[in-house]
This record gives sequence, C-alpha cells and structure tokens, in this order.
Amino acid sequence: MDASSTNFATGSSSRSFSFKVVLLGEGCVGKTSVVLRYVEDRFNDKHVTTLQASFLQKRINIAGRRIQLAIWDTAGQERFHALGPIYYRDANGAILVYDITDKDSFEKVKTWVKELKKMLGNDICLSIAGNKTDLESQRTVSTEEAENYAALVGAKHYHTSAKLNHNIEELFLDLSERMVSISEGQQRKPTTRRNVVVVENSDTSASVPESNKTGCCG
Ligand code: G3D
Ligand code: MG
Repeated sequence: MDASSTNFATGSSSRSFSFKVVLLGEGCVGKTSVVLRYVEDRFNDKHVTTLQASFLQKRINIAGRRIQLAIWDTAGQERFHALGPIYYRDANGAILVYDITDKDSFEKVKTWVKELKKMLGNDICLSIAGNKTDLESQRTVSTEEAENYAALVGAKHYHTSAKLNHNIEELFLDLSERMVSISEGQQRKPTTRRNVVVVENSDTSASVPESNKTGCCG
C-alpha cells in the first residue's frame, strides 16, 4: 500500500495531512523500539513483523492541523543489506537512527543520508536520532560531531532513549511540523507539490480507524 495516498476525512474546517515516515539505520540501533515507544508507549515487547516491512499509524494534532503518520519500520532487512528503494519511496520524512555507543551505526547514517538525497532530493525531511542515551557512559559518537553533521546535511538531530522514553515525542513532533511546513509551501506552488495528501472538507466521518494498526507493504 502506498501510505502517502491514504485518504481520510477531516473535522470542521481544519486541514488534514497524511505523511509517510520511514525509519532507517543499522540493525539493533533501536528503530523498532523508537516506533513502538512513540505509537504504543511500550518497550522491549516482541513485535510481530511481516516479511517485508510494517507500518504503524498515529494521529496527532498540531495547531489545528490533523496529521496522520504512517510510520514505516523495517522487518530487519537492513541486517542483510537488503533494504531497497521500495521501502523509502514516497516518504515525506525519514528518521535515521544510530546507537550512541556504536560508531559504525553513525557512519551508516551518513550512507543513508547520501542515498536518500540522491533518490529523493531535498523534499524529504530528515531527522537523525542518536538513540540509547541511557548508555551515556558507553558513548563512542561525540555529540558535537553528530550535531555538526546533522546541521551540514540539513537534518535535525535528537538524542533519544526508547528505553527511558526520552525525546521520542519531541523527535516525531518536530518532524511532523517540518513536513507540514513543506507541504503548505508546496500547496502555494502546485507544480512542485509531491505526494502529500491534503484533505479539506467539513465531513467528520473518518475513513481510517482511530486506533493504531499494523499493515504490510505487500
Ligand atoms: P532495530 O529495530 O534497530 O533492529 P530494536 O532495534 O528496536 O530491535 O532494538 C535492538 C536492541 O536495542 C533491543 O535489545 C532493544 O531493547 C535495545 N534498545 C532499543 N532502544 C534502546 C534504548 O534506548 N536504550 C537501551 N539501553 N537499549 C535499547 P535486545 O536485548 O532485545 O536485543
Ligand atoms: Mg527492528
């Protein structure tokens, strides 16, 4: 399913947005944990994944705007270097996760940034998450280096701990705000508008269930 084309109804005169967000990064850095913490507020539960990839949905409101996030998590293909463009195709935002105790995982973030910029240009909003801050004493990636790199490539950098629920909400909120800004900018220039679905009507019946749900990309 192309998550970014999900359509849903809005209430009153508010505007609605539907965004696809992908999680990228080396295996074991905590991608699944970050998503599960954000969407379901759980940690270290066994997550049922599909053969391909799965996404969880989350609805939020920002300043009167209703936003539906389809947050895509891998099924572990990154461990076999088998994560192809079909996964991040049409994404409005990407969260590149590394483990602050694992320097290689930070280098992998750089590889993903290059790949995304090459394939999707500058339209995609990027966030970089240095995860596992509860393991600060084992840190091998310096904060300065990570933040400088993020600034260089136009990404926002967050330090997170899925375990302690630190900065997870802030990470997604900031990304959502930036995706809305880009989308609203694009609406003023219709010719450059990409894959964001914006619905503006007065129908209050929602075509997508309020509850979070999983799905597979098929
Ligand atoms: P992935 O989806 O990137 O492969 P996972 O990563 O979410 O499966 O997490 C990999 C391991 O890191 C898991 O431990 C998980 O509990 C742990 N982890 C995730 N986030 C954090 C965090 O913020 N702090 C700490 N200390 N650990 C974290 P296991 O033991 O199940 O392999
Ligand atoms: Mg995972």
